[in-house]
Amino acid sequence: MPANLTPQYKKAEEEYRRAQTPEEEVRCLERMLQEIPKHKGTDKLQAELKAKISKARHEAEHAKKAGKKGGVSHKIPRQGAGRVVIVGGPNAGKSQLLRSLTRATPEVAPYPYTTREPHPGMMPWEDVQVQLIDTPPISKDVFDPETLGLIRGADLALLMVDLGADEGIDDVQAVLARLNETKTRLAKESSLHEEDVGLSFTQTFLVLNKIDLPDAADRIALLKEFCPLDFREFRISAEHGAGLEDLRNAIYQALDVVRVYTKSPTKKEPDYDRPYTIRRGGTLIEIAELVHRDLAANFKYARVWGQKVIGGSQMKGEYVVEDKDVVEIHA
Ligand SMILES: Nc1nc2c(ncn2[C@@H]2O[C@H](COP(=O)(O)OP(=O)(O)OP(=O)(O)O)[C@@H](O)[C@H]2O)c(=O)[nH]1
Ligand SMILES: [Mg+2]
Repeated sequence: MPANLTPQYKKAEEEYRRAQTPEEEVRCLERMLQEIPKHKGTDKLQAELKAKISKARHEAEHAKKAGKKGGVSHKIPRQGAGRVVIVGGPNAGKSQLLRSLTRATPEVAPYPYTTREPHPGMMPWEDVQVQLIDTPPISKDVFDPETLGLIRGADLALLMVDLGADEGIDDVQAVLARLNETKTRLAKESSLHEEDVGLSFTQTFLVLNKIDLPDAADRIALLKEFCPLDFREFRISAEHGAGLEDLRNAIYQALDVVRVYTKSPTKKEPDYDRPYTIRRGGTLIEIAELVHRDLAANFKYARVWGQKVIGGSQMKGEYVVEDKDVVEIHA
């Protein structure tokens, strides 16, 4: 990949990874082609993009003819610093985890297939919030297409394993098998497949739940032997709290965002109540866009107070913001 791709291009690419329908894929790919710097160094990439666009158009046509709707989920709006979706087999403790990490109150019950619909909640981390979404179980027999869309659009997936039942291992294998039939997969890192158009991987943590139960250790050993997975692993008790603080911190870190506080030029103090969050590597212009589109369009400079700049320095739009920077945008 050429190193000189712009943040706008990378943003379009990230949206492409999350695209939920072939039409959306076409739109995102077209935007990537628009944004790509046009010079010799990107010739190959431009050609590849064009080939992907034509392939995606073809698939979109095909899907339209087949009357396929796909797993589109627009019901739950994105909120907070990032979106994390909790998935797994029945009875793994997904709803209990949402209850324990947020103030949401999804139904938790000792029998499988309790959850029928996705359920969001906000998980606090220091002064920011992360959106967690509990989902219906995935199994050999059931797989709600909406869950697929949620996984695809998430910044992180938590794949939960039930250590409280012998079926726990089979259940997690069933989840992976179901996903293998689709173009949405779980992986150690989020990425897009280089050639296979639309094949998208979502960064995943393996969350082994119910470690408070006596047979949990034996079941972990069996899992390692029969279903080794290379995801980052957490061992928790969603109900009793063990391991939850580590998981909470790791979730936030995995989003790879920084916080920025804004200050109005007419006020003395920054607004410390509501930080903006942005992907690490994001710039002042992107912060301006989050505050108001006009502010980005008319951006002149910003004064920045932070770890890496002398307090109140005037910085240009390309300045890469750091965690806890205070910015005062002038337009
Ligand atoms: N011992 C123990 N039990 C737990 C733990 N977490 C959840 N449970 C129990 O496991 C059962 C299932 O929990 P849920 O949170 O409803 O599981 P789920 O994955 O949402 O289940 P579905 O919605 O049916 O897919 C309930 O009886 C919970 O009380 C835990 O950490 N330890
Ligand atoms: Mg549930």
